[in-house]
Amino acid sequence: MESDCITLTRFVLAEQGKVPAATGELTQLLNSLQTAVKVISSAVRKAGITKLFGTVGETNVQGEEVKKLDVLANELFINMLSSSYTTALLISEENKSVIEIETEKRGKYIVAFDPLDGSSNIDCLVSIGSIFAIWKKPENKALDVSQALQPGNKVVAAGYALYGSATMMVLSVGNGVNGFMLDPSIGEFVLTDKDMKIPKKGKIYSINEGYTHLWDDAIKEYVQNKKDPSKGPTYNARYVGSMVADVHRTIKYGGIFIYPATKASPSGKLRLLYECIPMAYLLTQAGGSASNGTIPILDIQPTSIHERSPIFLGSSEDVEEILQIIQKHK
Ligand code: P6P
Repeated sequence: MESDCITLTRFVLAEQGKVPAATGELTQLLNSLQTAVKVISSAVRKAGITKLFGTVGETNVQGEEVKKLDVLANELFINMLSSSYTTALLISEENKSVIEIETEKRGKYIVAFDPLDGSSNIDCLVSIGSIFAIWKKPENKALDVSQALQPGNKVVAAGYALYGSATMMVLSVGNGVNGFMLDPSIGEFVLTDKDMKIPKKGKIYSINEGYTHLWDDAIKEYVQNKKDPSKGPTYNARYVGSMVADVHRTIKYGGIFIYPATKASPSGKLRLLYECIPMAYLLTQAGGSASNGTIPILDIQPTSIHERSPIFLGSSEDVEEILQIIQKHK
């Protein structure tokens, strides 16, 4: 057993130790968030077996009510974050309205999260994930739900958990991106991917080509170019349909992930606050970029908590290439 492993807890303590003004509240928040992820990881891995003993809404052999995984994940995020005494507002993909933390438990952070993204993939055992972004609430101002609508360039930390062949947390607190693998034998996330950087250019494009007939001409031209050897090196197509899995592969191998506006979804499908902004923050911290096709995702001023945005995310040269084609078609 390694006697000096860098756990996520130890890493965040060390990072926060470098910040003179740090009070330890962000460390406490991330510890509570880690606990939610560990329980979700355990539930996701047991889901198939649990399902054998009862479907949603019934009780299983242990007499426990079988909850839909995304309901369980949402309750875990809410319970662990609200009891950490570090949050003031929570925005969840599963909740219509902003959750205001009761006064006596209130802290200075605002957290937007998708507790279990891609959960439609669970029955076929495709990787799914949790995504989160963290802001500070404005100081010396009465709490107001409008404070949940902050742009990505004000994010203080963001990350995701990937429930794949292993469970991994990828996190940035503003000094680059680091990946931590869950070691089930000790129940700790251990640093395995230090200072993750995305290649400047990749050879993979990731988009749901089932919507080709709904794309605008710029998207069609870009994707066609990636398959046409006369236009340069052709790319591989990879699309899991689970954002965390597609984004994690993009950071590791390079390339581009695209969820564009379509005739069916004029603002795209992915949600700005708890899907696009956290992933854009991580890619930017990893040396990549993320745009809505016009401006960087991190510069968008949100106007409602569940608004959607088109997203072009990945290696900076690949993102730049499609932005130039979009510009040409304007
Ligand atoms: P489509 C999963 O349902 C999700 O929210 C993201 O995880 C994923 O990137 C996207 O939707 C897939 O959408 O339309 O290609 O099925």
